[in-house]
Amino acid sequence: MSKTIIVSNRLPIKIAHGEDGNFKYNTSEGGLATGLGSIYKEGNNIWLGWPGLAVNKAEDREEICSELASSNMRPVFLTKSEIEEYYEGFSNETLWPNFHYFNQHIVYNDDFWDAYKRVNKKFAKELNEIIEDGDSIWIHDYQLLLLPELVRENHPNSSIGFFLHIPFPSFESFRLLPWRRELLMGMLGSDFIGFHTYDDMRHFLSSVNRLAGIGNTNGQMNVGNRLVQADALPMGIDYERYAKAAALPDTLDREVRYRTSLGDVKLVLSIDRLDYSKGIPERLKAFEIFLAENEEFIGNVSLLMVVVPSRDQVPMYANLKSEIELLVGRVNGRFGRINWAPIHYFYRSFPLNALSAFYRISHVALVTPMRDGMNLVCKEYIASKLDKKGVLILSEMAGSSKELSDAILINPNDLDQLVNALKEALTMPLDEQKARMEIMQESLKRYNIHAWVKLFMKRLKHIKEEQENLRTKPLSFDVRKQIIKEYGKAKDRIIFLDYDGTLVGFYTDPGDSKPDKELEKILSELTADPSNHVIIISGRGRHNLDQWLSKYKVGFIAEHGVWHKEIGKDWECFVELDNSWQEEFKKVLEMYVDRTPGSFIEKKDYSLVWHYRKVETGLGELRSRELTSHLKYLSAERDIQIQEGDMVIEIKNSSVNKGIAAASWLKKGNYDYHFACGDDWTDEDTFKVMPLHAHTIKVGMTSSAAKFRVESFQEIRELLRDLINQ
Ligand code: GDG
Repeated sequence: MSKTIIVSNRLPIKIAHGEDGNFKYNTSEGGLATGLGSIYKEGNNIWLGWPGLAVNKAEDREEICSELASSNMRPVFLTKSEIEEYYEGFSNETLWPNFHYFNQHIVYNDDFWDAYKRVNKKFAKELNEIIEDGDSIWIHDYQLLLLPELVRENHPNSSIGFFLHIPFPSFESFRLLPWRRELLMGMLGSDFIGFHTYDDMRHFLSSVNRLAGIGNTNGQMNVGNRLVQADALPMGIDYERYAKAAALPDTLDREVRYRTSLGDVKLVLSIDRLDYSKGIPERLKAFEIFLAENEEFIGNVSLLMVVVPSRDQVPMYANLKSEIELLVGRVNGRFGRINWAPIHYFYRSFPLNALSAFYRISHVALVTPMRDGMNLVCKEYIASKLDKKGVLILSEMAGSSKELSDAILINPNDLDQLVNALKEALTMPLDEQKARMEIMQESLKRYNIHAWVKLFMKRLKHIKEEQENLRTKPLSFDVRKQIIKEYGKAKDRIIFLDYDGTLVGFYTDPGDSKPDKELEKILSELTADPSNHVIIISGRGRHNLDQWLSKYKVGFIAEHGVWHKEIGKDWECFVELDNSWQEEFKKVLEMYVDRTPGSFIEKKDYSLVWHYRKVETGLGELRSRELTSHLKYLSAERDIQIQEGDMVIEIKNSSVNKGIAAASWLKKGNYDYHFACGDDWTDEDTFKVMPLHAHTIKVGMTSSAAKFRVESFQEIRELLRDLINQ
């Protein structure tokens, strides 16, 4: 039976050396572990990851393996130097700062990169031992960006999902990394790639476009022959768990104890891992200004600050810790009184019930990261507020701000705004607090961690099904025979033929692809049969098609459907289109022509095309990516479509395409034989409107809505010859 394998850097367990000499196993209760519990604990499913400590002795490794196997886990053992270079080094000192826009902190170190590749390969090797046909693999986070591609190499048909828990930076940040392309290609080994927010997904797609030259439609990309989907799927929390913890007797006991010790002050809560992305010093500075500017709160409000130790072996983190402690000392020294401390600071972690009591007791939660993929603390605070009293101040830079618009949203760099938010929160009327809290609670209840896990698996399954539907089979001998046989019997045939790449090959100069002798013979014989209605359906301009092909008895659809011409009649404009955009877009194209020797602009009646087939290899691809994103920006919210074709970028009105044009042509007759062939993705629209029994053939190896595929235009010519001669 097929299984699901979860892979993450860390296993959801903490292993430590016990005092009795044996290993101690503590299952982790983090949100992800609970959410994925519904998957990895079932049947023969498994979670693969590093167990959290370096284990050198073979017998210790064996013991850990068998202990973990009983709870569906499998360890990947890492050496001390791998942990230093792959985890602390490349993951936390290179990727983490880059993905959080702290580029001044990036460490560029080739040894770290080598270790990162090595460890990703180690994970792939471990996976190889357990993957079987039909398995689904769900890989997590930035430590394993190369893994999807490595798994794909050995298991081309497996279902691979990937979720990034931290932000994906804009291209301008990501491009700084010397290893950016390898990292992206690694991720693109997946079938489904999830991000917390739409912005992360948008940034990823833009980097894929600029660095790998792969465009997308609604987040779907064609990677080689495989359809890959990217999407935003904000992660939720285990709502019930936090709501229940807030009602436990132990939590209530703690609340009473804390409240008695603190006296009658309002509490502002701050909880984070030690990290520069969390904006802890800025928060302290804002609190200091708040007290200085609002003396009436002195003695009445305290900040409860929990900083959970994290990565403090890394010098950057050790410095941050010192900075925080200096600031806490400064504020407490400046404002403190014998019977009141402005800040209660803890550098340690607490058990869940203590955390839950903190959430309950606090009037305000101050969650102000400079950048955060999602941020779960703010969601947990909301779930713990059983009486709905309390206010959340949340940074716009946290992924969660996209969902929690009833929080007071602030820019963490704007200290004045933060100070005002604190005042607003501490004086907010109860009715308003409750109203805001209720809306946020309802949404978090619904989109909880279980819904997130289910949705991810559903989306992964869905894209595999779509890939399957698009898998175009090679045109077999038997099918070919059938197509020819049906042709022989039919009385009224409609035949749609794309031109470039389908009837002729590609030339450096598009003006060189006029029909050769062989094609001329095929076209004249095919059109000599009165039962045949042959339509040339092309992106080319109408004058060009007229010039080369009007001597045959063919109909035309030109400029991707803008112009129609029935056999023996005049050209007709299929739809009245607005053309006023051309001037503005032409200026942009001209700028790119100036900077890209060999490229040129083709102007058609209703579209503009930028050709780069003649441009030096590499430069053309580079410029085309820049141009595409420039054009997409210009065309936003306009009825204009940017299409990337074979060494061309075409700008056209989106209200017309080959499919719409072909569908209208199909209505003109009562045909008993339908045939369509084409090579690029503009032909996909044609394939999609053909009746079920039609013979649709794609030239090329990428996935397609056509039923069958052939490798080259010569094979199409051969087939047409066989049809004529049957
Ligand atoms: C990464 C992304 C994204 C904190 N103190 C204690 C404690 N915690 C728990 C909280 C919360 C978790 O740690 C922190 O999660 P965050 O989401 O806030 O932040 P990261 O660790 O940076 O997580 C982040 C997340 O991945 C998920 O995708 O949201 O953006 O950076 O659950 O409750 N737990 C206990 N004691 C503590 O003292 N028991």
